[in-house]
Amino acid sequence: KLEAKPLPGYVAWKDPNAFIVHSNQTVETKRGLVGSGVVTPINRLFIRNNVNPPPDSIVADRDAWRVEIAGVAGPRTLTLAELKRMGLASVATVLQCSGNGRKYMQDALQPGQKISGTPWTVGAAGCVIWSGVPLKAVVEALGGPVAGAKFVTGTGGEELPAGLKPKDVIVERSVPIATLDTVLLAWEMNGEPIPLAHGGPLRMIVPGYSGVNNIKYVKTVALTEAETDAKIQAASYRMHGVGEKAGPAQPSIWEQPVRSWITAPLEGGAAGRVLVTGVAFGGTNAVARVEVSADGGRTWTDAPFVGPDLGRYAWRLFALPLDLPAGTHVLVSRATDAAGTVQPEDTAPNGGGYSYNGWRGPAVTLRTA
Ligand code: MSS
Repeated sequence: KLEAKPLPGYVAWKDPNAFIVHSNQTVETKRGLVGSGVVTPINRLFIRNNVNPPPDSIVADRDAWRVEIAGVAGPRTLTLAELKRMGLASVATVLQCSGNGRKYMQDALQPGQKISGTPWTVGAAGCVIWSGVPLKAVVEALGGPVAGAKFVTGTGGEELPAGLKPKDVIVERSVPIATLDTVLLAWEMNGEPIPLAHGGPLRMIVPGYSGVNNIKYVKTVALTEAETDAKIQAASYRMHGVGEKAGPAQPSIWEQPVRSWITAPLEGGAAGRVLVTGVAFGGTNAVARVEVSADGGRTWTDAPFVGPDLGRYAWRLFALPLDLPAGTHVLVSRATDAAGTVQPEDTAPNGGGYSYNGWRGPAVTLRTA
């Protein structure tokens, strides 16, 4: 059992009862506490930092935040105040750590195998409405991309720890330039200025892409010919075998796969009627369908979606009433995205413990009497 650690100081404003604190930099939302209103309340949203966040002072005067835009015909440094006059859009996305569900992979390893990293179950994820300026509008205002640009590369604004090679610690990620159609430079989340802990004053949002690609306190956005050689891009967040070294030839952790899990009930009780609820999403595709099973995946029933459809990158909540006779029940859910991809029963382990999307891992086993 995990010791109940208190929330780290920089997120002390969050709901203290909503989290499992793995470490100062990894804070998981308790299963079932993402709320019933599609959008995850900010005070219950998970936290993941690869390096210490910058000081609070960077959100003292948000509009003065500066971001360098490079790899365009007319490169420039823009303030947030200037960005706010260049365009406005909103997008709801699932913000999910690449390692969400890693625990299920770790639990399935053979003797001698090891996957290091935070043992997240399902709580390194939430659904957030971001508002900001489309990167495309900014790029067009600055004369368009330079010839040969193939990636959008964003750099985090942390002060890097002394004594380490900058490339080893800098949070800098490249995503394919096709995302230029959807990337947002966001200053609000769920209608509020983005708190420092979630990347304020300005965050690069790549809809449908895994958490790590959504650069907090973004200070540079560059259209580049090559992927950054920062370690976080070149030698981590790659699909590689367990025990193998990660390298730039392996697929990068970019688009999120289709996934769902149950948020209630999580505990047994009296036999009879229960309401099975959960979340389902398709990554870069809309989620089209979700099914629920109370017998560990032998038989399935379609579960209706509830609440507003906030678009293809958001998750949808589902709710299915079920009658559970006295006994042991294994509740699971299985989503299908708009392209017809069905959530698999399991995800083969990979060296970083990334992109788990099996329906078996987050099964809820409960007893009714
Ligand atoms: N950004 C920056 N700048 N830094 C850091 O560290 N991290 C990542 C993203 N971004 C970072 C960034 C990760 S890794 C994640 S998940 C995310 O973020 C989280 O978010 P939040 O807001 O929740 O904390 Mo994994 O894939």
